[in-house]
Amino acid sequence: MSILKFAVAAMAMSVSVTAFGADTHVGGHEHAMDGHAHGDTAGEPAQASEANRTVDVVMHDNYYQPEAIEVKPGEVVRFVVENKGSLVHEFNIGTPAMHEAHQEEMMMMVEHGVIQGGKLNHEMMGMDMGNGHTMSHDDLNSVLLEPGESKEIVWRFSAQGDIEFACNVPGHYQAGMYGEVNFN
Ligand SMILES: [Cu+2]
Repeated sequence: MSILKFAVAAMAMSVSVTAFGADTHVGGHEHAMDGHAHGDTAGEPAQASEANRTVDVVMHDNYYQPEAIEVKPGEVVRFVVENKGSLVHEFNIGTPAMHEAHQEEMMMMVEHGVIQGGKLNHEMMGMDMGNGHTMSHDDLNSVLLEPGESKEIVWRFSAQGDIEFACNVPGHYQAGMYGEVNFN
């Protein structure tokens, strides 16, 4: 392990210990194009068998039903997400900083023709970008769906904080396609 990697690991550990510290933006500015964990405070993926309940989420052009979600701290929720719009949409659980960073990645996906209005170019998504990364969009906190598609995310809301579910397809967040995760 290099000195730098050790320092980063040590920092990550101290951050998780002080999970409610001031900096909730750790990891939010990574630019990995594939599914690396971001060391964030939005929670973590879980197994369907751990879920306390299922929440159905319907995606339209450009809003969600429901518009907000209530969770208990530590609760595991199974989301069944369906795209009933005519455009590609995302359901992504993250902090505002994570969404902001992911919007840059998705802008690249549009620029490279991976997202084309109502279609995803799956062949392009699997291509190596020349740096060992792909635009496969396989982050565990997110699903990216074509019209008519449906997928699941099981998520543990382990850390209270400023968490939103959002669509980071360029322009959609700005059009209001996001909702609050409220802890109660
Ligand atoms: Cu969208």
